[in-house]
Amino acid sequence: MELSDKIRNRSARVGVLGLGYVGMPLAMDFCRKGFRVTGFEVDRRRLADLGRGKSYIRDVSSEELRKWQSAGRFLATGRFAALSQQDAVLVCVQTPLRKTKEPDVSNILAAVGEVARRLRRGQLIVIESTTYPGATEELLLPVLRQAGLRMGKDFFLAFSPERVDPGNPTWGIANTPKVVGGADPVSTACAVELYSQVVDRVVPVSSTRAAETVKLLENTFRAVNIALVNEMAQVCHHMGLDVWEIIDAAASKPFGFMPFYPGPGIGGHCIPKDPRLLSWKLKTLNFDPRFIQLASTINEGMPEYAVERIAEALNRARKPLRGSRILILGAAYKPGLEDYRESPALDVMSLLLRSGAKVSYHDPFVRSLEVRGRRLLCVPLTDRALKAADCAAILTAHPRVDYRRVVRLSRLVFDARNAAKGIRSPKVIRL
Ligand code: SAJ
Repeated sequence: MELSDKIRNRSARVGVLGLGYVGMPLAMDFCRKGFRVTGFEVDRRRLADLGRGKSYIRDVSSEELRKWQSAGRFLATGRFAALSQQDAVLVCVQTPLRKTKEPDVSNILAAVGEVARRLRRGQLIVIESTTYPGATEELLLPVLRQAGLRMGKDFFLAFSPERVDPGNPTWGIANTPKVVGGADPVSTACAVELYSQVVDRVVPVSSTRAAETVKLLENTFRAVNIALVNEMAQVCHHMGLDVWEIIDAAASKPFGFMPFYPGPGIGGHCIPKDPRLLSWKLKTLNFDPRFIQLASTINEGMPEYAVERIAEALNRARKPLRGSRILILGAAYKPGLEDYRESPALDVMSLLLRSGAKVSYHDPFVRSLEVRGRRLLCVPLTDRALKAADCAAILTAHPRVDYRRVVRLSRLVFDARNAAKGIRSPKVIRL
């Protein structure tokens, strides 16, 4: 039976390679639509959890996981042999940056290498992992061709950027339009057919490079706009203006403006990384991506700027940074999440420690973290902790924190996220 027939009658076997915050929700969506899904995962702890029917992904309930496992519709494995049984394989592995800000393609090369070793006629391979423009056809297609099969005839290849926003109560995989670009028209058609079974709207584009670039534009758009307001925060401070007032008033414009907000930097695994993927590729093409790089530089400079502002505020209270007790409020990279990977709060804490400050933190979502080789435990937000600090620095404005109480009990508050909005006090210094 043809692949498209199997997809349409949902007898197609779907393999998801990489069961993280992208792969797991995707696997569950295909299960919901009647497909039999095999998840491939190398992390032993994740496999152990899945073996116990326990979900480690906040947007996937253990109940639903167990439901599809019991129904024989979802199976997780650490072995790649079953890849040859899949009609479609969706690659959802991490694509981090190296310390040199260059793409680290080791994970995705390893993953596609496993697929190539088991590639067979009739398979559709879709790359969902964010990567630089051209990676699918320049880097990954040659690996797949080592199986001796012809792309577009024996197997099909596409790129479809993941648009998963962890914890987003409104937008999930099914209702977020899915961009799809094939390495040839037949591959595009196959991938459109597949995703049309699980996503309300599929957006086909002309190539894998187009699809790769769509994703990078989406997130570079965010990064450059965040950089703009980060620079505006510095400009407003320089001019004695309140950047938060300026942005809120600009946001009253019902057209032609979209508010972004400054902060102590940007975190997460998308926004800091994606512009760097684009810049890196452009430089290999002898194109100088000045604007994109400047945005990254501004964003990456915000932790240092935040520390300068904290030092300035302490200085006014005749306290040197060295020896001052700084209580950091909010370590996660954005509100409401426990994820503190790449969080700017880590950079701020590292810089403060390097300056000799005594740093502690409170984050209701992050029990402990490591900074400059030290393990810090979350301190309870007690009256004593607030009163003892020379400065409380709000770096992530988590919900359900009583910022009025924070201001009342603190000697000095540096508010990098306008969390204390509307609380008028000479103790509050805002970014
Ligand atoms: N940030 C600011 N100011 C802003 C917005 C964000 O400083 O105005 C900071 C955040 O604090 C965070 C970082 O930027 O540290 C990234 O924030 P984000 O809201 O972009 O959240 P992410 O990293 O979870 O981005 C993801 C992206 N999703 C995908 O790549 C699939 C992004 O495209 C989404 O738009 C974003 O979620 C979202 O809207 O939540």
